[in-house]
Amino acid sequence: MSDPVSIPANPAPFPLDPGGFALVIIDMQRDFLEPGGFGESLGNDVGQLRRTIQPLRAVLDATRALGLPVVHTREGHLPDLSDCPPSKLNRGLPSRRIGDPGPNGRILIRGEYGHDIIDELAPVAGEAVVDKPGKGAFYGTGFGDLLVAAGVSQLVVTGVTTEVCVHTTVREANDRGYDCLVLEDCVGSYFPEFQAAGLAMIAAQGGIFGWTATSADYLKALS
Ligand code: C5J
Repeated sequence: MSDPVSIPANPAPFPLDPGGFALVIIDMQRDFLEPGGFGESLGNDVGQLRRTIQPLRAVLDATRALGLPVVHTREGHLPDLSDCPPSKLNRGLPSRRIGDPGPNGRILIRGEYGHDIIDELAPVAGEAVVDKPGKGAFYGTGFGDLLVAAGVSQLVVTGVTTEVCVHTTVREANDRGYDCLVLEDCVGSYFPEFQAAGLAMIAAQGGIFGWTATSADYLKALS
């Protein structure tokens, strides 16, 4: 494979290894993103997340075109909730909890319509889909083994939400030795202030657990 390509990034250029990274797309699920869905029913502005769809689609198309590994994750639980501890279940509005009936089926339950990935970013054959019961992609999943089998040492991370599942996954990945580049316009938070702070935290202190860059600069590096 070819030499690393330098991507303008915060806090310093990121040396993308074209043969040594995977694109990770976190939790782009209907429950979080669809108008009229669970996220919106909690009073959230889904527009803050939906603005990631178009740039992420371009990133996905370009990555797919080169045949590079793509991993999708979905946050959710078994129908009997045996994988959802009380510390998670007893959170949020009492009327809208995980497993309750929601606008798109039982909320965050595997197999329900709302749990699945939005049509615009639906996985295609050959792309891994990791179902995770937690915020991070490593806990209770085969994600770690999958990355080892893929032989990658870098992750290009996208998805929602910036300060929750994206952050948890990036922090966990960094602890496990992966260099993570987070694409700023391809991650989203319902809260603009958390989006800004979440991105700043990643790159602070010399890149305490990663780098951030724009999707335009990632696409340029692939071209
Ligand atoms: C949340 C996520 N926010 N995917 N999940 O509960 O960030």
